[in-house]
Order: sequence, then structure tokens, then C-alpha cells
Amino acid sequence: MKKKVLAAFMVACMSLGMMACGGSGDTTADAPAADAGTADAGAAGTESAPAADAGAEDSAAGGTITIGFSQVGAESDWRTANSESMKSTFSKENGYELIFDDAQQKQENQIAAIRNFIQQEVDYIVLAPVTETGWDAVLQEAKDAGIPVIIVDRMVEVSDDSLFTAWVGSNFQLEGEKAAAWLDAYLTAAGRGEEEINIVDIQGTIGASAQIGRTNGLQAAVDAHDNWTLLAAETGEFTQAKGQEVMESLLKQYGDQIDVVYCENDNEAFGAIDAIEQAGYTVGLDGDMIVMSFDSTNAGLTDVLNTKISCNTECNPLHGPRVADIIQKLEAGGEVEKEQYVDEEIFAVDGTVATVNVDGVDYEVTVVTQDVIDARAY
Ligand code: GYE
Repeated sequence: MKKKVLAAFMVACMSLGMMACGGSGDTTADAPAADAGTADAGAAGTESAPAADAGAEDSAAGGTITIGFSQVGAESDWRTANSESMKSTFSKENGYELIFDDAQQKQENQIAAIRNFIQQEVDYIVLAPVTETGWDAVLQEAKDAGIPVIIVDRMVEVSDDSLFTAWVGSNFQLEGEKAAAWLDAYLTAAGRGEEEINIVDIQGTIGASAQIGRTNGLQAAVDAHDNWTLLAAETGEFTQAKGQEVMESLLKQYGDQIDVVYCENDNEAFGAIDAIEQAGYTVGLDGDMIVMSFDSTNAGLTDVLNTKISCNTECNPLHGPRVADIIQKLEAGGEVEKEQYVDEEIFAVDGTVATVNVDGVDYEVTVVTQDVIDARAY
């Protein structure tokens, strides 16, 4: 009885967007994720009957499946789309109870959230890890508790692969290589193939797979071009505010020496563009600086359409149905692929480069139009 009341309370909290409940769920700046998580574990996990227990029992009977999802944060438009995809997929109507925890880009908050999920005896733990390393101990705890862990988006680097059941996300290295191949092809087509090209890299969160792959993709191309120089690589933490701040300082240091600004996500690009324009420079293929970006969110592609971003390499955030598919297969006692990569596109402001080639594979470049933007789901 108590269980059901608590479960109903949690579901109500979730549907209210956790506005007033103060439980594990979207956390606010004044209620850090880790604290909310711990408080919740105390209330739901130990003294009262855990809400997740109800889920576990129901799940065995083919009922509600309880998912504890540790989300990185709310740093970007990509992340918002990803959270929405998870929330709409793991809804009550679809037979799930989702315990959503926003870690505010802090690994310690994610570790606390996972421990909280273990205490609540959730059926599955889904982790979008902020960085790749540092997960062995807590994932071992989940394994010892017999709770399958599904990794989504960025990867984890663990000593023992059995610490997680499956991973679904993007090939970030390929994204970086595609972007660099576009730059190479564009500069060659524009007659700038021999020109000295100075690049700055506004990196993502250091140690995140999305940063590592995108940075490495660029670095490999810089190494392969005698006339390309990487003036600086500095983190913008995947946020607009930090992207702007980093660009302001890079402009102070390098000014108009900068030819290309390689932003590792759309939000950093928005901030960088503001900084460039406020400093009196222009962006675009015919401007002072070419701005490149990743994610291809609605707002990101809108900045391609209005010629501010020249090339935008897609990263798909709609992982909810993919994770649900994995969970449903596991529920049915089936096998799942250990690693699943999502297919992704590359977009540009014009058709100068029709395809980019990476490792012998051609990827078609889509020219952004309003129709392309309207057809997108995020
Ligand atoms: O590109 C960025 C977000 O991990 C793929 O994280 C994700 C990245 C995405 O903050 O916008």
C-alpha cells in the first residue's frame, strides 16, 4: 500500500516536471542533483518501501519497468532534445516509471544518482556519462546488485566490459573526421588549398567522448596539412556562455589571424559568433572567419541557413526509442548488440562540397534550406 502511494507520488512528481516535489528528478541550481538524490534514497530507498520495488515486482509480472536515468545536465540544445526523447519514451503510458536525475555536468552527482538508483532497486540504470573514465567502482556496485546498466550518448572506458550491458550513441571520431574533410574539400574548391590556415578549436567538456572524438578528428587533419595550424584548443564546456567567453579571449590573443573557428557543438558556436561579431569581425564563407559546428539542432541549422555557420555535422540526440528497444529485447530474454552506432548526416551552407570522403566512404553533404530545418525533429 505504502509502495503504491509512494510510486504515485513519484509519478506525479515526474509529470509535474518535479516542480514542487524536490525528489530525484530534474534538479535546480539551488538543489544539487547529488543532494536531491541522496535525500530521495533516504526517503524512498530505505525507510519507506522503495517505489522502484513496486516497479520491479510489476516488471516481473509484465507491468511497469522502473528506469533510473542519470543525465549529464542541461548544457545544450542537444541535451534538451535528448532529455525530452528519454522522458517521452519512458512515460507511464508506455509502461515505465522514469527516475530522471540531472547531474549538472558533474560526475560526482552521477555517481550519487547511480547509488541512489541501486538503493531504490530500479530495474535498469541508464547512464549518459559526462566523461569516459571513473566509472568502474560504481558500475561494479550496480553489477553486484544485479541491475543492468545501459550507457547512452558518450562512452565509458572501463576495465571490464561486463560492467555495462549495452551502449548506444554516435561515432564522434567519425563526426570530427567528416567535418575536417569538409573543411579540406571546401578550402581546396575555393582555391585556398595552399593558403596558411589558422584554426582555433573550442572543445567540448574535456574527457567526454564527444570532445575526444571531435578534437582528434580535427587534430589528425591538422597533422596531415603542413599549411594548417591549430592556434589554440580550449574547452567551452559545450555551453553558449563558455563558448563566448573562450572566443572573446582567443580574439584578444589572435585577432584576425584566426581563419576557422571549430566549435564542438552548436551552443558554443552561438556564443563564439556573438563574440566574433561583437569584436567587429564577420563570420561565414565570405567573412573573416569560417565557423564550424556539431549537433545540427534546429537552431544550429538555422545559423547555417543564415550563413553564420558554414558546416554543421549532425549528432543525433533521439536515443529514447533506441534505449527502449534494448530494454524490450532484454525483457524478452533476447540478446542485444554491445555497441550500436547511429547514422548521421553532414550539413553545409552551400553545395561547394557535394560529398566528403572519410576512409574511402563518401558521405553526402546536405545543403540547408528552410524545408530541411522544418523536417527535423530536434
Ligand atoms: O554534442 C553537445 C552536448 O555528448 C553528443 O553533449 C553529446 C554532446 C553534444 O552537450 O551538444
